[in-house]
Amino acid sequence: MWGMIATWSMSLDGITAASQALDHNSTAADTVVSAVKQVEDFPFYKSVGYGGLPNEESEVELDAAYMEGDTLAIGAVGGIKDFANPVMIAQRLAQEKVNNFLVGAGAEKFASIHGFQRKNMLTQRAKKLYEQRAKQLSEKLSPYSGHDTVGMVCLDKMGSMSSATSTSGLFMKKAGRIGDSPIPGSGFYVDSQVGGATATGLGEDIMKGCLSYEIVRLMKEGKSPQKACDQAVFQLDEQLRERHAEAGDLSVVAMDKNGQWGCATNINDFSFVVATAESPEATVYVANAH
Ligand code: SD4
Repeated sequence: MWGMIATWSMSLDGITAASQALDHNSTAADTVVSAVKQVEDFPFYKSVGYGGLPNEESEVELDAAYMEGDTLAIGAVGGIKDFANPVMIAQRLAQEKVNNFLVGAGAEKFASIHGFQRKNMLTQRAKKLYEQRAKQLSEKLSPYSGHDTVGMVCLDKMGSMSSATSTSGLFMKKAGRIGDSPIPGSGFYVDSQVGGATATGLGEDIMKGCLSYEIVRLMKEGKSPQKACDQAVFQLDEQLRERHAEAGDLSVVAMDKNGQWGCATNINDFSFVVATAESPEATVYVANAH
C-alpha cells in the first residue's frame, strides 16, 4: 500500500509526480518534500514559496515544516526570507538532534551554511497584489486569510510516513508572525504507527485546538481518518464559536497507516488531492462545511 493526501488543488501536479514515485518504491521522506518543493517553485501560487504574498512590510516571510513518522523527527523554519525552498531546509533541520525549529535570521544563517539556494521570493505579480490591497485598505491594513497553505501526508510502500507544510502565511501579516504551519501538532503531525494529518486555514485558530495532533490522537484511539477529521474540526469550530462568537477557517486532511483517508472543513469549496495504490491517479476532491 502507498498513499498521499494534500491540501488544495494546487498540489495536483506534485501529487501526480509523487504517485508515480511512490509506486516505484520512493520513500515517503523524499516524495513528500519533492511534491511540496514543486508547489513552492511555481510562481503563480500566491501563498506558497516563490510568488507568495508578502507581509505588511512588503516582505515575503515563509514558514515550512517536515516530520518523519518513524522517528517523530521534526524540522521547521519560521519567517524565513530569501531562500527558494523552505521545506528542504526544514527537512535538513529534522536531522539535527537539537535546534530543530529555527526562525528569521537564525534560520537564514543555517540555510546559508548548509548551501541552500538563495532567491528573492517577491515576484512583480505579488508586489502588484500587495499594492492593490494596500490602496484598498489605505486606512488600516488588516491581514487577509483567504488563501492557501500546502500540507501533505505521505505513506510509502515500506510503511513509513512523512508530512510537510509550506506557506507564506497570511497576506499582510505582521513581520515576524508565525502561523500554525510550522508548529508541530497544529499545522501537521505524523506517526507511522498511526497516521498523519495536516491543516490549513486561520493559523491562530488552528493552534487553539492543536488540530493535527488531535486528529492523530483520535486515529490512535481507533477512529477512522474521516471520523477523526470530522470530530476534531467540528469540536474546535464549536468551541471557538462559543468562546469567541466566531471561528476562523479550519480545513484538514488525514491519512492513516493503511492508506485510508479523510477530510473535514468548516468552509465551502475546500479542495484537496488524493492518490493511493488503489486509485493511483491523483484526484482533486472538493469538500464543504456541513
Ligand atoms: C497560516 N494556516 O499561516 C496558514 C495560512 C493558510 O489557508 O493555511 N491559509 O495561518
